[in-house]
Amino acid sequence: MNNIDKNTLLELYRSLLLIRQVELKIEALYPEDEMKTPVHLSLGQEAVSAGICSQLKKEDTIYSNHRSHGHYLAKGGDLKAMIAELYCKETGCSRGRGGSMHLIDTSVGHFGSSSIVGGGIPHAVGGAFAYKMQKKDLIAVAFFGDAACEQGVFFESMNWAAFKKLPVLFVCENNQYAVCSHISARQYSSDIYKRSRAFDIPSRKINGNDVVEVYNKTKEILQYVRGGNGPYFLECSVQRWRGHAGPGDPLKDKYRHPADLSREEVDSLFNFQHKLLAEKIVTQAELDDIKQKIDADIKAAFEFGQKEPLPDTAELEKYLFAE
Ligand SMILES: Cc1ncc(C[n+]2csc(CCOP(=O)(O)OP(=O)(O)O)c2C)c(N)n1
Ligand SMILES: [Mg+2]
Repeated sequence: MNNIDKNTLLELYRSLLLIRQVELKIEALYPEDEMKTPVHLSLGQEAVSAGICSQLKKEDTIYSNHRSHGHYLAKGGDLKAMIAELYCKETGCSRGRGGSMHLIDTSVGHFGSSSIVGGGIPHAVGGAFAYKMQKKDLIAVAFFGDAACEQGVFFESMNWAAFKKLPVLFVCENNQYAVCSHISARQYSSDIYKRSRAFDIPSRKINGNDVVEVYNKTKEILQYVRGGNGPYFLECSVQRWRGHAGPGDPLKDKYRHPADLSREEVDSLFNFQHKLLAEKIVTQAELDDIKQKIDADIKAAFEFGQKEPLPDTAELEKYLFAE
């Protein structure tokens, strides 16, 4: 942690806390049934979004999946537009048509979330292909889960990225679950990172619960990708604290694997905060200030999202494509 300057550490803290607080608020208000969208909470997985996106340029692009809130917020996506989207409002980031699984904010390089498992992976490769052809000094980052690595498009995308030596970072958030199905019941090996080596794409597995580890390891990896060396595959071990979708986890006792870690062992925010204070890098008052500001922003975003207008029903068919 000593190698990271204080401002950056505070930015990481702010990013982790923003994702955590926003999702806790979504979870608290979801039972009111005003957000007419499924929600997939990334509670417990925040360190991956925060640690990686904090090192991307605004123009670098990311491509996300159904568990998308953390990626969107960490890349700098507009909070009000995200909450309005969850309330399906016209001023939402996808004009109320997409909901939580289809967030987008191209102004900050968030090029969209896809509800199709694995769907964002070829998008990222396409983005990276464009950057290479246009000789732009940019990279593309794909965020996806362990189940996405069971899709054929995962291998097709790695093949093309390796073949064309594209500036793309593949980030697999391995939370070990596809809905309720544990990875040990689905895959030959839970070391997903080894698969990219069939394409000579370098890879590693890191502790995705530790924001400092994510930050430090990603720093080296980004130098490699930005240096024109081709793609890299990063597997982050994380724990999904809630059920697959919606608030809480009603089925938890029915499917949880005995090897799952407890929340205390893997709470990126709590552990990071503890270290910042114990090493006297920040004071409690500084952290309290950050939290106050974040809570005020979240309150304003929910007020905005709730009061904005729904899309005009006259436009119901406007964005549909049909023969
Ligand atoms: C192509 C496709 N197949 C199946 C689904 C249904 N589905 C939605 S999420 C999901 C599991 C995704 O697991 P993972 O990729 O590991 O992400 P996580 O939910 O764990 O973050 C499945 C099977 C889908 N949306 N798309
Ligand atoms: Mg998963």
